[in-house]
Amino acid sequence: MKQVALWGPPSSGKTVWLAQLYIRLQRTNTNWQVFPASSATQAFIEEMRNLMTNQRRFPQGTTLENPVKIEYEFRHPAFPEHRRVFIEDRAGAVSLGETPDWLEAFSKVDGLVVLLDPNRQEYLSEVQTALENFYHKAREAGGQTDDRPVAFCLPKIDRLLRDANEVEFALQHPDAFVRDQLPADFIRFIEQYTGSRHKFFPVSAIGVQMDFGVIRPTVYYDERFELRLLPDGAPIHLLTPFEWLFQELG
Ligand SMILES: Nc1nc2c(ncn2[C@@H]2O[C@H](COP(=O)(O)OP(=O)(O)OP(=O)(O)O)[C@@H](O)[C@H]2O)c(=O)[nH]1
Ligand SMILES: [Mg+2]
Repeated sequence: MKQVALWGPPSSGKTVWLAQLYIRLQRTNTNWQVFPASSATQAFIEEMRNLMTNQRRFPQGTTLENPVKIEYEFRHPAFPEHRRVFIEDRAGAVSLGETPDWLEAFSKVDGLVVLLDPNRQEYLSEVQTALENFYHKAREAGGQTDDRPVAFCLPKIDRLLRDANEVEFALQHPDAFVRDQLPADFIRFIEQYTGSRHKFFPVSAIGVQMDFGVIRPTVYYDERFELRLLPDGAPIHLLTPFEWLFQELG
């Protein structure tokens, strides 16, 4: 049983991604299947399906008191055993604060997904601080260097993509696409901290709509200035970072 943790500051898109991972994977042409593995996960899915698919609204920020432990079981015919992933969907504030229990939890997982949200002014230094704390804690516990795989993800990439060529590049060359967006010294820092076991992915949980090569947004503001979802966006790298982690974890 493998355990993967998801790190991301407030509003970086963790809850939406985890919801879409189940809701949209059902409708995607992939050999991976995902199953809710706990009643809390089932309840989370029902709530998100009602909110996002029926009402076309986004969830509220996850509260500090109310983390949801998402337990998905991933199955694939080529893997003899099912991959089970426990992801605790915590409020982003926990990711930034260095609470001892979160650091402790991180030191026990097998792999990590880190969201790099460029909408936050200090996002690169926030990520650096978090990684330094994680690795310090992990070394304290294990006494060795840390070679766990990390998938670094650039969320909400739909906002950045301008045409069909960019979508294609993001889909075909995820690592190169994100490297182009990040400063060289940040990439050097990542390489120093995570060795060779890291990969970058552009992610859009809600995706884009393509109309004869033209990109249409999948969100709009309604008459109350509330951000709403349009149906039928094609998500970008919804599952790929997890697939890559499963492969790395063997
Ligand atoms: N354009 C776009 N916006 C997104 C996407 N995912 C999330 N958002 C927006 O980002 C907001 C925050 O997303 P959440 O998934 O709630 O973020 P979170 O990381 O769970 O936030 P906390 O629970 O506060 O830590 C949503 O209300 C949407 O407005 C996406 O794929 N594309
Ligand atoms: Mg959340």
